[in-house]
Amino acid sequence: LLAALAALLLPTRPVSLPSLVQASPITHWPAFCPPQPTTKLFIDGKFVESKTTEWIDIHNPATNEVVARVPKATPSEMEAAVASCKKAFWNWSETSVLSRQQIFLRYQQLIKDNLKEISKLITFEQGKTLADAEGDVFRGLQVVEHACSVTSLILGETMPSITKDMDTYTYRLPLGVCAGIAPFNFPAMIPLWMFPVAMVCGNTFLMKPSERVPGALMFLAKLFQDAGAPDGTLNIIHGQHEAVNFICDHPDIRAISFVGSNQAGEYIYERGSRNGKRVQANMGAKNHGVVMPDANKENTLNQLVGAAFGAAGQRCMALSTAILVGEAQKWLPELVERAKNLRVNAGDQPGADLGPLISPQAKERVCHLIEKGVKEGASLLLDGRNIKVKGYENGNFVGPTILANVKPNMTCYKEEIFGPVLVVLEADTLDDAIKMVNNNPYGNGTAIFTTNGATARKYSHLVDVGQVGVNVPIPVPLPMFSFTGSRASFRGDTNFYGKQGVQFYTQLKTIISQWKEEDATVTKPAVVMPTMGN
Ligand SMILES: *[C@@H]1O[C@H](CO)[C@@H](O)[C@H](O)[C@H]1NC(C)=O
Ligand SMILES: *[C@@H]1O[C@H](CO)[C@@H](O)[C@H](O)[C@H]1NC(C)=O
Ligand SMILES: *[C@H]1O[C@H](CO)[C@@H](O)[C@H](O)[C@H]1NC(C)=O
Repeated sequence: LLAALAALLLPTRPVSLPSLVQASPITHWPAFCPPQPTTKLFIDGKFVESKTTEWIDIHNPATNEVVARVPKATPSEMEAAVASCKKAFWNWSETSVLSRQQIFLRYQQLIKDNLKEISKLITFEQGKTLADAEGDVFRGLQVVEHACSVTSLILGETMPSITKDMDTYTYRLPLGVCAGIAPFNFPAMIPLWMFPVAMVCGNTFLMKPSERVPGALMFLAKLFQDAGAPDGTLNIIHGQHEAVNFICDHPDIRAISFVGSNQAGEYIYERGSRNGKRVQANMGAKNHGVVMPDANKENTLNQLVGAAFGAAGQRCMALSTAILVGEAQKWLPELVERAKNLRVNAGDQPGADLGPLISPQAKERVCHLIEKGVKEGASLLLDGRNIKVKGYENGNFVGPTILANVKPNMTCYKEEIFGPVLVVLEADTLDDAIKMVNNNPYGNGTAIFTTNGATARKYSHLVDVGQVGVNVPIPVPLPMFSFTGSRASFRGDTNFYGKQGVQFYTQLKTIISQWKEEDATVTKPAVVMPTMGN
């Protein structure tokens, strides 16, 4: 027994971070240009330089300086990554669930120990404030912690004595090689929604991070290796469309998890499903906050402002649309005042409330949607388009912006803006507000602000949206539940993380066995003649 226990405690390697993204501490990173440091591929347990001739620049969104480059992995590199996952699968899936759990227990501690460093890297590449970046890592960490409860999540079912001497039981088994395609807005959280759940169940995993923000995942991969993950169980490739098509088409990949835009999500769902894969795709959103006149005004306005403008609105769960019901419409001037007070700055500057958008193209798109809103008749109560941030004049900054008197047929309402823009609509009654939310195609999240329990109950019951907050602006469930975006915000039928996540990454094997009682080993010589049949 002691030997068995000792075997579970694999030796931990010391944690040393760099070598993965660049060769020196993050704080010195910009000094590296030129020459640009390059992001490695992670194949078969090694951080390797791509042999590609095609590289994509990574910019710091606060300055637009090129800070690193990421390769478009070549077809043979992508093949090598899948082959490595495939080769590692048998041993990994046959490892006892307790050994896998041990690796993830060590992993969650290593993520905690390195949380601040990972966050700095996120701010550097993605632009969000350090506080937001820490939240990004933390919400992912919670999924890793929850993955450690695999021992009860992965249980099958049994039914004894279906008929005489016959029992039925199920095993919940891994699928094989699974893959994840992650977006730019949560460089740590979303990869951590994917590979830990899949891998603790015994799958091996191929990740493709966003080509804009690959650093956090490289860091997380290094820590995972340090936690004892065997070579080949996690592989990482980089790239754009070719890498996505490769994942959708490769016959050895059994399931795909995707988070990102609707256009990409619909495409991946369609192409992956056609190739017989399981696909779960979390996509765009238009999250409505309904403000009732009986709400706690102070809390509600603060929460609205935080949820609309936090992370510069680049959150799938940003509360981008407010519906002010009845008398609550009078709160608009105060809402504008609060939004004005937010400080826009580079994410690593003290006191920054919101940082830059990810790219100049993203900024241009957001500004265009604001302009279109004005043309279509919305009132621009706060305009963040011409903001200047001292010392960061080249950054992709847009300040908090509020468009009021918005009608459901306006473009700024119909499209996901993905920037720090709060779109405000009005409704006379709760029923009108519910109708409006249910008429919108997206079903990611919604919130109601009220002090009346009956109003909250009625709203939660009648609104057709997968995640509802009652006086909670961004209702992202903890990982013992699942992320249950619905309608146009989701494709697939099994959600991310929680019990649903384990179901997504496992398949059932059902065993029906008959062990006849009379065949039980007899312990003394039979003294009667055996009879034939039953
Ligand atoms: C699987 O494990 C066995 C036994 O430890 C080892 O000999 C073999 O090399 C492993 N295979 C792979 C592909 O890692
Ligand atoms: C929205 O609908 C109103 C009323 O039907 C109409 O006057 C307006 O032109 C429409 N706006 C847009 C942008 O379609
Ligand atoms: C809403 O949430 C996801 C995940 O955060 C986000 O990426 C996407 O844009 C939106 N749709 C969802 C959540 O289904």
